[in-house]
Amino acid sequence: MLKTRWTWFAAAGALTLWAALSWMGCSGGAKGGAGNFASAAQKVYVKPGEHDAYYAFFSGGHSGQVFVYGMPSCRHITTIPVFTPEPAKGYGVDEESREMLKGYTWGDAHHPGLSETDGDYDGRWLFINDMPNARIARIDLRDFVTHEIFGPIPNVSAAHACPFPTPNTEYVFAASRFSAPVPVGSYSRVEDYGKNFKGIIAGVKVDPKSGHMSLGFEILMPPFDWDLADAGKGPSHGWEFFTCYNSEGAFDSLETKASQNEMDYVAAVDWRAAQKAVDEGKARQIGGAPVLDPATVKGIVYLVPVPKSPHGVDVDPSGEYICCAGKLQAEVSVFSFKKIAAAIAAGQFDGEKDGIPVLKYADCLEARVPVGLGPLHTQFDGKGFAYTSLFLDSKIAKWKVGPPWKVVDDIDVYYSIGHLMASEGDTRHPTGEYVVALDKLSKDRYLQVGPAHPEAAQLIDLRGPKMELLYDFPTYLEPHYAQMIRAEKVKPIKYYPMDENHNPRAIKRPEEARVERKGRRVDVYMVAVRSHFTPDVLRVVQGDTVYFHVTNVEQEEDIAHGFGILFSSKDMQVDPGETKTMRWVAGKSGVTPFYCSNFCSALHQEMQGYIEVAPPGSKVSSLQRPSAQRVSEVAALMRH
Ligand SMILES: [Cu+2]
Repeated sequence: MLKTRWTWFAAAGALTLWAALSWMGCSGGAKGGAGNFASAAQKVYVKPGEHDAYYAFFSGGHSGQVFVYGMPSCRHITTIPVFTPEPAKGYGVDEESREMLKGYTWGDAHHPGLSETDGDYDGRWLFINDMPNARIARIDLRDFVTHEIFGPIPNVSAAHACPFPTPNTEYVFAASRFSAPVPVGSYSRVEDYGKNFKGIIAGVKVDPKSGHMSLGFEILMPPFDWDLADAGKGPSHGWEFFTCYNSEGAFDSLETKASQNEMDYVAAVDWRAAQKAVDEGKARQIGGAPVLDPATVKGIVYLVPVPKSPHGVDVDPSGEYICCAGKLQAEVSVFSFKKIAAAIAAGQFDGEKDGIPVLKYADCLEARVPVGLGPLHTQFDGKGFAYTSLFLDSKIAKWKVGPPWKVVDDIDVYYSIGHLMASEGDTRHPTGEYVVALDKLSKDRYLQVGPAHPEAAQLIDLRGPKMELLYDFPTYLEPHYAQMIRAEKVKPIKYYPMDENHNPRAIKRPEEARVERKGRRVDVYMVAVRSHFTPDVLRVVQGDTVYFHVTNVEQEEDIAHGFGILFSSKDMQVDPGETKTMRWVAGKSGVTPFYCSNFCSALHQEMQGYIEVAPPGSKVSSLQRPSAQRVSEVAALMRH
């Protein structure tokens, strides 16, 4: 049961306590862990050659990437480059991904959001936000590659409440963590915060076939700090819920000034009504976006009061309950969607904030569940229970969704848990098998590696009557949130079929391999196949800009080739059936070797070539082709 019986604590004392406990990191029970080691070990053991039951996608925080783990083994399987260049794969090095990154070399990825159909993960795409640059990336789970980065989304200063897809992936969202003058780039003194600063909620449409993102609408919001979101489902389908803190509107010393009010808010956005208002021409263009002002466009957004700086807002699998916990309050407020809808229909409002009707807390409330200190985020098991992370207590509390609305179990975590993630936990049908604690501090849990420690995650079994800690595993910087999907829902390809390669720079027949010159631009159309590049001797002139278009013509899984150039920062990986382009400037005359940087075959070491860089003014042929013998060798390899 709970260590504490706190329900409320005074605002003044709360901060001191928060600070004190944060500092201590709740160091009690330092070496705590699994009770029955043999049974716990068996539950995470995946036999060599067998696969995990789940894929888990962890946001990479300020590393800008996504980490893929297998569950329950907790094995790190791969890292997907998303917002940050990754030279081993050539991400941000090849021209295609360079263009997608638009010059950014950093992102802060917080919340992975798997695409959904009918409120369940469908295994098609993974969306993830870059908070500071207000971008959303789409990873295709067919190849685990980032295919689109949408944004920076106009007017949004830091997309934290993002992307949190709707039940049919109709929309992903972005809400500004920092209110700021709108559009982004407008000047104002910060002292004019109340007058000139605004929050924004953006609805980003997702094309149901291609996954392509486009801006649907934006809503002008009060200058609060918009924090997290969740999509309504079932009866609440059509709504998206957003928490905020700093309803005080502080612009400095937030750690004290933004913790004064008894109530902050959950914003309930009727996204269908918002889209309809835009389609009816009720938006005005600000910063290139269609922006709705709730002061003049009614019926698109409402505010529900919620105590004391909430973090998570989490809709239960039925879609009826919206669970929300103030960080500085020791309980979860459970709102009923039915009651919210009834209060809206009856027009029972308690005034307005910047033109947005404010509902009454008591009118919307179903229950208050005392869970413990520092509640942040809630997940569900699909069996009628909810799990709330308690940052200050370093615990997870399990409580009954429904009368008597009480905690029935809790478990220590190590240490200072932020989010938690249940298996298929954000869907209409969570599987109820596992929850992962995403701990903010790892402290003594792993071999020490200097003053900065890895992040800590812990796998907890939900299948028994009591939660059971199964395994600790470190993660690289810095997962904020994760999602877990049953492995059989994800259907990755083994290679890119050559007949689906529509890249205009692809080479499908070896006789197309060539070096072409137009002025100072040189295009190299190159084939990579075990174990050679064709052509492998190129002649260029100092100062030429060379575009290498490399097609890996292999049609076999796991046979990727690398293409790395000596004395440069240029390297990329080309997967079987894929074509990628890399730009390189021949800066100095001489001879520059290149090689396959990704081990591919017994003769991988032989897979290399030379670029002759002739001195300025030299004459070289404007069309170079490989020998007929080489072409026929490659043709023979391609037939196999
Ligand atoms: Cu190779």
